[in-house]
Amino acid sequence: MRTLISFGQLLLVLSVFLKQTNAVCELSTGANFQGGTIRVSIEEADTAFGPDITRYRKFIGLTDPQGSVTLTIVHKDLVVPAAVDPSEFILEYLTDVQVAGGGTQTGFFIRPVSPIDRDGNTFSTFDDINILEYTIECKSTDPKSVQGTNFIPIRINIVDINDNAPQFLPASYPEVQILMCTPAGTTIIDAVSANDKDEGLNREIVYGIVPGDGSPADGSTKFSFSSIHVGHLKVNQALLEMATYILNISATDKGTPERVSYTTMTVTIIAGDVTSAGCGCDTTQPSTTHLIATQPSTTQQISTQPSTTQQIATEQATCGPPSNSALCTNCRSLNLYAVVSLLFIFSLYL
Ligand SMILES: [Ca+2]
Ligand SMILES: [Ca+2]
Ligand SMILES: [Ca+2]
Repeated sequence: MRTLISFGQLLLVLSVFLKQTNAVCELSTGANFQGGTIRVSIEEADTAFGPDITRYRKFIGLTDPQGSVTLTIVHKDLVVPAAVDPSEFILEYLTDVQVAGGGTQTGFFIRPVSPIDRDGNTFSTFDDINILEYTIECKSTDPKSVQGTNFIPIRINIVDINDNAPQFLPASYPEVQILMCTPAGTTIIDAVSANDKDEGLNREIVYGIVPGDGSPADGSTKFSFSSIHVGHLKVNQALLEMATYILNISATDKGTPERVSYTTMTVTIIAGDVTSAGCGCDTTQPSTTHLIATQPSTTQQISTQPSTTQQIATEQATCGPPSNSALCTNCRSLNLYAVVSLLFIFSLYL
């Protein structure tokens, strides 16, 4: 009997001890708790939250009973405060709420008060918000708790969404004039450029020329980009007629879904580099320039430098007597003029 009483007293003392040392603010195990740090990912939003709240409200792994603790989110340190003030986040206790990936969870969640724009206002990455680090102060409401207050680091990854389309810089391009006989492969503008405020694939850009309608002004088959990733526009085939072409140029990112922007460019083919007979390319004179910018533009946008020796050699190999071109129409006119002149001179002797 004496032994039973002693054992009962031992259980009582033990239960009181366990109650007093009942741990608070202990994180449950899981992907959102690594290395003593709470890790969550919250999706950015431009101006308004999307309909799926689970993208912004995340379980932080604290399952203390409601009312047993108070949570406060503070700066990780005062030397390098986060780009978003911790007061912009709410810590709340929720019961059986849906979480991302399915299922429900009960415990403490964190969510931003208002949408967070990861991308910033510029194309620079310096104003991007990718990681926010704070400290959660978890305090027991039980005055008998010996644990008191815990400080738990929290790392919030702001997930990029493809909410920006590429932007052409500049938004429009001046008319470009190139000389006839400019050989295929010649770069006529090397600075078609667009930028994107997003991250990763959401900011990678592919350039292209939108297929045209086949009209005389459709230049979509006359020109192409040297690489879809570089804005170097080149002549796609030998151009032997004077004409004006309109190019509809696209810049598409690799996001899902992708976003695309367009700009137009006018390319005019003007006479030049022709023989004195008016037919074919003048391969006896070195080509000086194939590009003439008709509107003010920066030198970075349009190259006006003389063609290289290699380009000239290519031209000589490429150019030949055009068969049905405007040049040959001029050529026939010259021949007709010569015949009429000879007939007139011959008539004077009669
Ligand atoms: Ca930015
Ligand atoms: Ca974005
Ligand atoms: Ca984008």
